[in-house]
Amino acid sequence: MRMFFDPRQLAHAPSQEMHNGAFVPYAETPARAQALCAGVSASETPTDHGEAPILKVHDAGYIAYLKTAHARWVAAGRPGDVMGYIWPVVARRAVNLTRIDALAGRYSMDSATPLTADSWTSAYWSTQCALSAVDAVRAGDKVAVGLCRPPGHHAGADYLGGYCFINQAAVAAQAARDAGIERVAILDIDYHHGNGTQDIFWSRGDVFYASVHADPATDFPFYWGHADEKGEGEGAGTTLNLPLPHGTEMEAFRDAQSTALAAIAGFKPGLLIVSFGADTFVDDPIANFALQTADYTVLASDIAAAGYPTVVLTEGGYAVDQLGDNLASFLSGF
Ligand code: Q9C
Ligand code: ZN
Repeated sequence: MRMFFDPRQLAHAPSQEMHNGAFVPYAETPARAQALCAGVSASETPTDHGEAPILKVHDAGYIAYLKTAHARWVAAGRPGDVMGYIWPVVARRAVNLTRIDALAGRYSMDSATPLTADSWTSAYWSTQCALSAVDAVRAGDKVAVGLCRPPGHHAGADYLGGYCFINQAAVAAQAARDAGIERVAILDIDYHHGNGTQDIFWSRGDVFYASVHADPATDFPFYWGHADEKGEGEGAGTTLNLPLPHGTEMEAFRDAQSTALAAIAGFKPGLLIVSFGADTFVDDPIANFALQTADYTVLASDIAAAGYPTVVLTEGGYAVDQLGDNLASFLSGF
């Protein structure tokens, strides 16, 4: 099984995030990437596909922001990492935005995703891992893995958030479409709903998005992921949301994943992309499900049994000491 990772993914290292009204150490650490690598026997450096596949999904102004925001922040005399404090929610005239604070609000969905001088570089290489995994599967491998960090599923076409900058699953799905695969399905089993992925494909009938996640009534990202969100226009019926309550254990999670896989089977995809988050683990410090390490093997076996060419991309998972074992357990199911 080919796996992709680039050491430049380690550079992004925000010092702190806003959490429940106070600054706390940032949860999405470089140590997570080291744990992912420790969980697999070997990885390869990805091929550089350039920016073009990223720009097929993301807004050009947004990408320019990711590349320049930290320099603007420094030029404004600010310390630390870029953090927005005002959002165009009430006053929506987002015109003539030059000040870093205005841009940060326009291109962010939350205040918990600081942007550093290295964020673009790390997110760029995280995305190249996803694209290289697509290449491997297109070349005939049954399954390939992008060890993606920073993660991606909260990032929309023109916004960052939830520790995510570039949506690797979306860029991979679009690359597969552009390579001639007619229908692509994304199965998102991170603890959190993948609002960015849902938004990007909301009105499209060629990419199916199915997510099993914590109920947005209790969990981030709050404004997406309810069961009645099903897509719109050409995309009506190609979004499936399966929210679950705090405390969810393997049996209920597996049932929900089976429901998602059944819906995906009806869509007849030529490629499956799995957004795999290990933050469903019982001891995850920022989440509230109760999966055990051995459960991930069973979940992956169910996915493998569906028989699609499959690209696995890592998303969240913050119990760093068990992250490698949880990933290894999942991959062993293939
Ligand atoms: N500090 C992923 O698992 N939580 N992202 C913010 C306020 C954000 C998780 C709570 C959780 C994002 C990829
Ligand atoms: Zn998550």
